[in-house]
Amino acid sequence: MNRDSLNVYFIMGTLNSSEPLETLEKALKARITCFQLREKGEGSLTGEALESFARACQKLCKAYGVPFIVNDDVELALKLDADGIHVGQDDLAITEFRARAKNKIIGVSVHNEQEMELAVKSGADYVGIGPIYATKSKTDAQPPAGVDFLQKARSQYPNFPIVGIGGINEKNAAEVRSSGADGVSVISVICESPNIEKTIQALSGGNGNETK
Ligand code: 3NM
Repeated sequence: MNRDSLNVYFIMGTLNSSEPLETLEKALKARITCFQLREKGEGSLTGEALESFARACQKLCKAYGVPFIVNDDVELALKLDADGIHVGQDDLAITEFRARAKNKIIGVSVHNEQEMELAVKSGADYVGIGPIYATKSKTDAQPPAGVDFLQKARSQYPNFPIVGIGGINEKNAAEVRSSGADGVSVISVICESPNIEKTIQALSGGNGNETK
């Protein structure tokens, strides 16, 4: 995959924002480079309501030429012909998705060297490394790991697409990039931002004109 697509990677579900489609459109206008629909938690959408929300997100992403990735749900990703899927440590999902959908993006969350090696071997297109800092957006997140493993992963895989995740904000994004990440993946800093355009400019590491 194009590593530039990981530059500012926005993740959201309906529980992360009171006006999710508005938030997504603002983020797209401010030039996020990838979007992941992650519909998780108590009271999250399911069935037809989820599908209809997902289609609305996908339509917006298409209009702005930004990849639309579905978290975890292989069936939904296939039904929508999404650009890709993001999974946890789930080899089966990778194999199944790869077998049923060609030329799609597969992202995998990894937390240590073994998981990273497995993801690369299984044919992941990119990995998400986290949580780098403390996060309130994932209830079952592991303890914050800092940038050590990210640095190690980059030195072991100099050209593999890597995005950092977990507690990333305008201030610490630069550290994540300088530690080897191609980009930053965020939920709350965009969903809770009073000025999404400014936030995304800061996350992208400069004046918003950079593609990295
Ligand atoms: N995955 P925020 S941390 C979805 O460590 C997710 O794998 C993580 O949200 C991991 O930007 C995380 O609000 C939540 O901290 C990221």
